[in-house]
Amino acid sequence: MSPVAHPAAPTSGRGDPTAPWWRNAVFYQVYPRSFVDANGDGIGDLAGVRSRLGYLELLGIDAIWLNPVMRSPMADHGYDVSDPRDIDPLFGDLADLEALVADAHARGIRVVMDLVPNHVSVEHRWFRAALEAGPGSRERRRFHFRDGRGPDGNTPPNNWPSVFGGPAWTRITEPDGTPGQWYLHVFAPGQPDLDWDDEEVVEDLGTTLRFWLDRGVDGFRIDVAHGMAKPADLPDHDGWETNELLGHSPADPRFNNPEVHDIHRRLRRVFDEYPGAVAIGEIWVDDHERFAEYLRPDELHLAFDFHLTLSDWDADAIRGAVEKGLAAVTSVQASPTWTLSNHDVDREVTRYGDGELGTARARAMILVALALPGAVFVYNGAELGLPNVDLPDEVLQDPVWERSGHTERGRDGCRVPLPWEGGTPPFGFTSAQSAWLPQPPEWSALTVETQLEDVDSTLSLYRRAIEIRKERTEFDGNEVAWYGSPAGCLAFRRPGGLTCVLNAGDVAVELPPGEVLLASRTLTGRELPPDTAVWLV
Ligand code: TEU
Ligand code: CA
Repeated sequence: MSPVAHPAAPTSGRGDPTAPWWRNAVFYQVYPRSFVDANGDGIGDLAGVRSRLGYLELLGIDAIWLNPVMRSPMADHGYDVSDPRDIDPLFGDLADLEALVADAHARGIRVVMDLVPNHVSVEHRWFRAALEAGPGSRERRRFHFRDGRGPDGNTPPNNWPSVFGGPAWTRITEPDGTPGQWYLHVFAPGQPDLDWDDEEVVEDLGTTLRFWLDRGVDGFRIDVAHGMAKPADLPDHDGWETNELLGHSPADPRFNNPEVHDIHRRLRRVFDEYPGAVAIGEIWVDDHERFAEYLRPDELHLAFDFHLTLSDWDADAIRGAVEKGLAAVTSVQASPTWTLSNHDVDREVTRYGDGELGTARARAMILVALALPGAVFVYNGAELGLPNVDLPDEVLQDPVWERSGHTERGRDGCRVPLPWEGGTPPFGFTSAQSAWLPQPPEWSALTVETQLEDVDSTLSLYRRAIEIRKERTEFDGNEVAWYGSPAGCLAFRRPGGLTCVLNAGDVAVELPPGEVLLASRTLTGRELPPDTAVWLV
């Protein structure tokens, strides 16, 4: 394979020019199903992403994080991988991925893929072999197969629930047709958990990493990176009553077992064979000391910090989230990350109150996130100020909807395809009649086309903010100094000279001294209205 050219690390306005490219990067999360559809089947694909690289360049982002595009029967939209070293035909083929990487690099944009190590699909060759091979076989030891409890073995081996609802165990039929063992799936039944004590499981992930890194991919976001290790003997757990679907409480035996760190150390050695390749963990761990363990120098480079994502619209809560995010990385001298939303949570416009209010607050919060040191992750559509969509029951696809017995609607509402142009759905997303999830007609006001022309649009605010952050030396330095501010507000200053003030209160406040670089809405005089943030130098 020919050597792959990677873009040069950005240097200006980022402090230390020797810092790795990802340290202060703006990552743009592409949910491939929902970005752009190139072949007219109503579902976004790799050729679609490739066709809109010009848009991403205009937006000014440094890297794309692509949600899973590997072969999958799509029981959880690609998080159930049946062949980790191939592209699913729904999204294209290997040549499409290579072309996307090459074109992105030519525009100075890096490409990070999504790696799913905790589980595979029931259609993965290993799982099929395990079903055929029978109890006690070598094939079953790659997974967590156990006999059931009770006289007929018809009670699950332990009392763990699935994150998506219902038990975390499914019983199989043995090759001879008798009711058989159970297998563990912390997520959907289509996602059997791998047993990470199995040497071949560890080795195979190394092969997968090298497969993509050899093709020029710049790193991976690692799914459920706090989940791979399971406690010995898979004990019962008390306290599931307080467990929420999709939640992660500190005592939860399914996650954050100490043995997981050995796995990360082994994976890191593979990353280290590829200078510049970044490992970003999805770590739902609230305690910042536990969280920091994942970022020790021989483990992950970056980890998603979800404190801002989970924080209410309240100045103290937001400041607390930022402080936690900074504290989480300081002890290990890692770099912080900031994320307001992703494909698993309600969009920020909706979380902050929807409509004009939610939009104003979401605009203010992206200025807060971009004013902080570290990497920022932007979920596709956030730059358009998209809200969540209330979808009708019959279109819901998230396994959570079925598994919860239709009590939890799941995550489809934040995954509705992007509106690109025109006055009616599907807004240029696809040449098919409609997109895989219906877009609301009122998104005609939020299309890329409309917003590109409007200097006051959310898209224009993102472009301007990303550009300023990249160019200005006021963003240099890794520290954050807090300033006294009126009730309902927060203010912090970066060593380079940037001040960011957020008014999350109910009344306008006076701006501190300084020249306004950018504000999340038009300001009059020296007043900062509620639901607004400003950058000053
Ligand atoms: O999510 C991991 C995870 O634990 C989620 O359940 C998360 O807690 C929840 O969605 C937050 O609301 C990852 C992926 O991001 C998600 O899309 C997958 O469904 C999941 O892994 C299984 O692979
Ligand atoms: Ca398509």
